[in-house]
Amino acid sequence: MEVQQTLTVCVTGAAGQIAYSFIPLLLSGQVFGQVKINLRLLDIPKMETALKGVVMEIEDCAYPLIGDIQTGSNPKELFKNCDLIVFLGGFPRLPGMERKDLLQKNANIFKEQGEALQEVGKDDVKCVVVANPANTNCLILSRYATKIPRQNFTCLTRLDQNRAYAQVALALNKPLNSLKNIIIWGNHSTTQYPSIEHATADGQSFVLPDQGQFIERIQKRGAEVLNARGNSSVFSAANAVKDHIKDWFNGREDTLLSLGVLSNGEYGVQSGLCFSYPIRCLGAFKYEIVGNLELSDFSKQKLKVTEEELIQEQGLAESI
Ligand code: NAX
Repeated sequence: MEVQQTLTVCVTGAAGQIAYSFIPLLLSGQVFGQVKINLRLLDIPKMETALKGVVMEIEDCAYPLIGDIQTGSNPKELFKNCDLIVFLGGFPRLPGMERKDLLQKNANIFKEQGEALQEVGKDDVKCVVVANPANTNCLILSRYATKIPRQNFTCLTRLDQNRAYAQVALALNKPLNSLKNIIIWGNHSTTQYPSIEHATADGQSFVLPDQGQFIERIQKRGAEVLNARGNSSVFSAANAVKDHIKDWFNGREDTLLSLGVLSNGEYGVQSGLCFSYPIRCLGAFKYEIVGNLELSDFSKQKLKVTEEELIQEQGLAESI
């Protein structure tokens, strides 16, 4: 997509928590800079009044960058003419709910939204799936919106990557900007593999005092925040959505990024899975998967574990 003066952006789950932190970042220019934003806010019908409240607050911010705003619960109305859709809306895991049921409930939502995209979406719309299970929701969405190039479907693993950078900086007592190429591989779940194998600090490779502890900490960071706060990660998630879109849009030369994208079989991963890889963002929403890194046996085994989980999730989602 060419850099435009105006972008039309839809946020699903727009009455939810992450949307509430993300929308101000979007409308204050922290994602796209000085670009006017036409905003589409989608949520389920029972959130209609809450959405009205969100719109009132947007108005009360008097953002110079805001264009027109539409709200509603029908993706076929709101996805029209969108350049970018941020999928935050999903079915939450309720107490006692089986993982299989969660996957299938969300697969149904993403099937319906994929069909809507196929019917009314722009051919070059870009998609960022955040709602969990993010990788598999993204895969389902892409399956039902076949007219849209597969590179346009991404899911968020940038929060995991940001968490990994922060923990390495603390462990090495180094500034964040001295670090490069920490990679999140695989699923946004507890099987993800946060890797320092290709990372550098001040241009030098490094080891951590306890790599096992680091990996487990990143894998379980969401639960750690949940336990401490009594609520899930919200502004750190919104901040990561901002980073994901901003770097995908503008490009980033200095470091490898992590985004979940549809695999073409790189590193032996089953083709078609939505897998978080080392990614080079090239600008104008273009990217390439960096497919030629040497992996240790330890890393290969970690990739297998997270791939297996994604294959299982795909099977469960397909059984709807
Ligand atoms: P909230 O429960 O606050 O908001 C979700 C919103 O989605 C609600 O307003 C709900 O009504 C709406 N919704 C439900 N079904 C919908 C549908 N069919 N169409 C449109 N909207 C629908 O959750 P929030 O804390 O904002 O988190 C949003 C999603 O992000 C969750 O699925 C969460 O698990 C996921 N996360 C993903 C992360 C990632 O790194 N990939 C990290 C943060 C977060 O946990």
